[in-house]
Amino acid sequence: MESEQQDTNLEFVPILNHLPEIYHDNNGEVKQKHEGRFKNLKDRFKQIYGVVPKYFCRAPGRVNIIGEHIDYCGYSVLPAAIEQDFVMAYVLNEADEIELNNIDKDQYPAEKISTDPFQKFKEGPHWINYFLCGYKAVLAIDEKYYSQVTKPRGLKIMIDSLVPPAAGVSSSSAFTVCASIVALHANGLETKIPKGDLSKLCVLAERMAGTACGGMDQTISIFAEKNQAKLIEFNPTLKAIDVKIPASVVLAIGNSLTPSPKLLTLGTRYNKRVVECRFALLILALRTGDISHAKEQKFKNFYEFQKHLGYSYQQMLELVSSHLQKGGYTPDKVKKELGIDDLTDLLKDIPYANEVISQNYQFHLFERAYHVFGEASRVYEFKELCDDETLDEAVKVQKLGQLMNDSHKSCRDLYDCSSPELDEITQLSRDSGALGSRLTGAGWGGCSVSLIPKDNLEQFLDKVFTYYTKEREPGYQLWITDDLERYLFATQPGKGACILDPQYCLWM
Ligand code: NG1
Repeated sequence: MESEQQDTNLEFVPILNHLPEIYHDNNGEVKQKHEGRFKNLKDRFKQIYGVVPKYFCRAPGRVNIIGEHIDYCGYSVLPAAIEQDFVMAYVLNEADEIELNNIDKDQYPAEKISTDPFQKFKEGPHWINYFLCGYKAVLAIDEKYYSQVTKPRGLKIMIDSLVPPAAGVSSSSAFTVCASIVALHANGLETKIPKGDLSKLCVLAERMAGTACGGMDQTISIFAEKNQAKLIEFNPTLKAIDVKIPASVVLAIGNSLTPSPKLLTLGTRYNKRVVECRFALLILALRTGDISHAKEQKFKNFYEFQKHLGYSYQQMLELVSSHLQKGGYTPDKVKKELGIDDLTDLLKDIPYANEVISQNYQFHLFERAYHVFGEASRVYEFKELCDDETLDEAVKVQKLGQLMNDSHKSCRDLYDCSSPELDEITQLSRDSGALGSRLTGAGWGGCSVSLIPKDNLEQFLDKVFTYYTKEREPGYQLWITDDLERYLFATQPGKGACILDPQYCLWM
C-alpha cells in the first residue's frame, strides 16, 4: 500500500475520454443527465464567445463521512467525492486576459481579470477569489513549477457548478481545484505537477484567501476514485487509502438549507476553532513539561505533539481532562497560562488571527481538544470496521452508524459547530431509519450525511422529505428554490478531478 500510494502522489490529473468514466451510469443517467449538461455548457459557451470550447476540466465536491475539524490538527479524515462537480469549459484567448462567464449568470455575473498570477484577491468574499486560488496554486506559489511558464495564457472560460455553495460539501475547494486544472492544462503543466503537489498547492492557495483550512477537501477532490471512500492521511506523508463502505448500506446527503458562508464568519467560527486548538496545544505542551514550546512552537499541531509524547488517543483524552479547564478561557487567562503578554505572536501563520483575538472573549480549549482526539480516534475505528471481513455485516453497519452519531454529538456539544437545523435533520434521519447521521463539513449549517440500509433507502427519503415540506413558524424560511432532489439524495463515491480529452468535444 505504501508504495502504491507513493505512486498516486506522483501521478498526474488524468485525461479521460468518456463521461461514464466519470459519472455513475445508474439507469442510463449519463446519457439523460450528464451529456445534456455538457452540451448545454458547450452551447452557452458558443453563444457568449462565438466559438466552441476546446477543453473541459472538472473537479468534484465531497462528503466527509467522518473526521470533522481535525485535518488542520494533522489528523486523518475519511471523505468521498460526490458526483456534483464544477466543470469549466475553456479556449485560449489571444488577449492577455481571462474572461469568466457562469451558467448561473444572475448569481455570478461575467468577470474579466488579467493573466497576472500575482494579482491581489478582490476585497471581501468575491467568487472570483476561488478562481484566483486555483490559478495562483499553479502559477504563483512554487517557483519550481511557475518558472516553467514564460507567459501565462489568456483564457475564455464558462463555468457550471452543481456543488451547492456554503453547504459543507466543499464547493470552495471544488472551484479552486477545477481552476487549478484549467491553469495547469492551459499552460502546459499537466504532466509537470503531480497530484500530491497539486493538492498541497491548492491548500496553500485557499489559505491565502482567508480560511485556515486543513487539506481534506482539495486532496479528496484530486485523489478520489469512483466507488471508493478514502482515508486521507496527512502525516507523516500524504496518503489517500481506499476504504470500502459495506455493500448493504448507502450514504445520503441532506441539505439543511441554512447556508454557512465560512468567509463571512471566520473570526467567530472556523478560524476561531483553529486558534482554540493552537491555544490548547500550547497549554498542554507547557503543562507536560515542555517549557520552551510556547515560545518556540516546536509542534505544529496536535498530531506532532501526540507523536512526540507517544500517547494513544485515550491517553491524550486523559491529558486534556487533567490539564484543560471546561467552560472557556478569557484571552487574559490564556496569556496567564502561557506566561506571555501578546497572543498574536503565536498565531502568525493563521489567517485572520487578529480578527479572532479582537472578536472573542471566550476560548473553549478543553471542549475543542476533547473533540479532536475523540474524533481522530473514531476515524480509525471506522476504517478498521470497514476493513474487518470477519465481522457480521449487520453488526458492522450498526457500529459504523454509532460512530457517526457519536461524531455528530461531539461536533454539537464539544466543537459547537452544529446548528438547530442540522440537529433537526440528523435526528429526523435517525428516526427515519438511518443507522447514523451527522453534520458533514465545517458545519454551522450546510449538509448532513447519513448511513442507510440499502433496502430502506426509498422509505428513508420519503420520510426525510418532510424536513422540507413541513409547516414551520411564521417568518421561518428554508432556502428552497427548485426541485427537492437537489437537496436530499443518495450518493455513491465519485471520481476525482480530471480533464476531458478534446476529442470528446468534437463528437458531443
Ligand atoms: P467545508 O465544509 O468545505 O467548509 C472545511 C475545511 C476542511 C475541514 C472541514 C471541517 C476548507 C476549504 N475546508 O470544509 O479543511 O477542516 O471544514 O472538517 O475550508
